[in-house]
Amino acid sequence: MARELGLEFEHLQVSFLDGSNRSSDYLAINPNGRIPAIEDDGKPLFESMAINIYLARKHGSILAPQSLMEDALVTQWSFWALTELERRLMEVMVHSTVFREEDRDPDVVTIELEKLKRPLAVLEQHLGQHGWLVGDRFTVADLNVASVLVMSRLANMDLSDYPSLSCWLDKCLSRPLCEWETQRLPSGLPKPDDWEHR
Ligand SMILES: N[C@@H](CCC(=O)N[C@@H](CS)C(=O)NCC(=O)O)C(=O)O
Repeated sequence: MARELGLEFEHLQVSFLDGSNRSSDYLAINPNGRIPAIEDDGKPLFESMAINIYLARKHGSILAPQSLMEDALVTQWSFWALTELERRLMEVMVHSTVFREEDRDPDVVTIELEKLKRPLAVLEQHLGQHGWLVGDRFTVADLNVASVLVMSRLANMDLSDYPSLSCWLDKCLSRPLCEWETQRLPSGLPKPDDWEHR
């Protein structure tokens, strides 16, 4: 979002791979120790989707909702992605491509893929009728939902049953300032002890 808005920002590398997300400096910004978080005008803010909505609104971008109804729909799709997709896609991704082979549980992948069918069908239906999630332009709703669905790519998930969704995801990920490939997690990571708390 910062790139989409043309903002000047400093990106500090914080990672759970080296434990820097548990440093006292980072916990002061996000007490959950999760990534990402921002500090803006000296004020900390966590939860990526809240950050994206805040930045788009603050900078008067066309990516921000332009009416009360658009605002409601951006909230709807963002909450939906967090509740219906995020945790399930994360489980599929880590047990497909991120964890070391011996730590992967194929049953988790099968179960979560089954549970993902319903929300993915909802998205497919919407995108079969509309080019974008809200209004007829790329908005923070697309950015938020695509930032979760990118995990399907990292998990090498087969999305051929969802052609409109796949086409829309391509459009989002091929925006000039989007560098999702560089965010790829290394594979072969050991299963973290506290995975169930993530
Ligand atoms: N809903 C949160 C998810 C944040 C999240 O789970 N981040 C992961 C990395 S993608 C993380 O920080 N994991 C490290 C940990 O939980 O210790 C958001 O969108 O900001």
